[in-house]
Amino acid sequence: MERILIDETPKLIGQVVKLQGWVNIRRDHGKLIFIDLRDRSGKIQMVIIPDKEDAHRAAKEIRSEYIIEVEGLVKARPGGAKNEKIPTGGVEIEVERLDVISKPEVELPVDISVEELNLNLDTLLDNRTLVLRNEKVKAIFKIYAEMIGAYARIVKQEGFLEIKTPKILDSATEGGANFFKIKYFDKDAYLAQSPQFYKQAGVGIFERVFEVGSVFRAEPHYTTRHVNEYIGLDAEMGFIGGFEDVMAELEKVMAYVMVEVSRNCQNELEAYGAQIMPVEKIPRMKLTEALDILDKEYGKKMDEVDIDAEGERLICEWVKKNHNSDFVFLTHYPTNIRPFYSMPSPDPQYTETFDLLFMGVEIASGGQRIHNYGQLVASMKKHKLDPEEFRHYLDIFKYGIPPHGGWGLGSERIVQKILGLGSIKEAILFPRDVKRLTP
Ligand code: AMO
Repeated sequence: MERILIDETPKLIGQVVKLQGWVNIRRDHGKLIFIDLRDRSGKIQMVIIPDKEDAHRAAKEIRSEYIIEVEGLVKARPGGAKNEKIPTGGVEIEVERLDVISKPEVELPVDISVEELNLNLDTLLDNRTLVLRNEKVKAIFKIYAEMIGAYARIVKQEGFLEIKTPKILDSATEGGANFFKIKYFDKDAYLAQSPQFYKQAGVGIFERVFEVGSVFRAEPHYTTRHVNEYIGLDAEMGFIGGFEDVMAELEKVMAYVMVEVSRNCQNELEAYGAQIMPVEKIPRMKLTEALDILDKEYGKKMDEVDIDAEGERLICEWVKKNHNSDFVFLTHYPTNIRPFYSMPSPDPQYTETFDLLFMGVEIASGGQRIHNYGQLVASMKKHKLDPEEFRHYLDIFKYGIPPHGGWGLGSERIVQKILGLGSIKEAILFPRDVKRLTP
């Protein structure tokens, strides 16, 4: 008999089927044994009656996370016994044969059969391979997969070509100190802090490019929104009239992504009580205006023209109240806190750049880039960088490139915020932070 998936059972009432999967939990009611079985398609209740002696004997040994194969009759559950919460809640399997395929070798350190795990972050992460089997935890990654899938669909529709760029580099792309230096044979190398240089090279070739790829940041911070390896959703586009074009494109992308996630992940969102608001026009304000609002409305003063995590949270709160938007673009960041490749504004103290904030946290940075060779070399020198070290990057501009710009989106922060997760690490299968290189 061919294996079928659990989600096919409702249309097979009256037939004997073969299922394979994981035991979520076993419950005994007198002589009846109930087992909740799950596979990649869903979950179903099975009942083992004493008359099926072999199956009943085997079922008595079953524990959570045993991997089993069963043959049994699909039966409709009587009205009162239906489980409305799951699509297969109207049927159950009366088991005729049960075999163990594989089983845990040890006592399970956490009970993952429960709906709410209520574990602290370290326990969630230390026992990752097991914890990830929990239904509610798995929902995070279904949403994550939908989100990056939707991202790729919309940017492709918009004419961006997907590229993959090297992650071992001979120089640090984003400047600052948060890069990992590694040994590369007899040289030093750096793990990519972003695909910045290569996506700009991509514009010179394909005009519009995007990448979904690993980004490495040696952030010493131990926060709820930083990790040391994350997946960046980058894009870069040529022939722009200004950085407003980049924001308009990103707005279109976020609107599509949010619609797709809310349409295709209803059950998963519901498990977290999360609701996605449709994205319309995303409000835009200069960083200096935002700082003004923080000062006047919240009594929060910043020492310099910059915004911190608390400021981002408060400005999002203000935008939600005054513009009913979960998103806001902050624009015109000062030159001294933006990378050397950022296009200066007509007032050269500022840059043609933006951050996109979502539900209290920065999820993207972007802007227009300097595309003139001489101007770029001058900017490097101003940022105390040696143009000689960037000669291959500079080739892009030596050979000519159109005005261009783009963005880098942090994928995990989007899911963290949609679901209201306490830490970004919950939105990563196997996160890396200052203290965590395993599992
Ligand atoms: P930036 O450095 O702001 O910009 O990074 C872009 C986005 O990446 C996410 N992010 C992080 N997520 C988790 N952990 C971290 N340590 C972390 N650091 C950054 C954030 C952030 O908004 N090259 C530019 C982008 C561009 O201009 O195209 C860049 O990398 O969501």
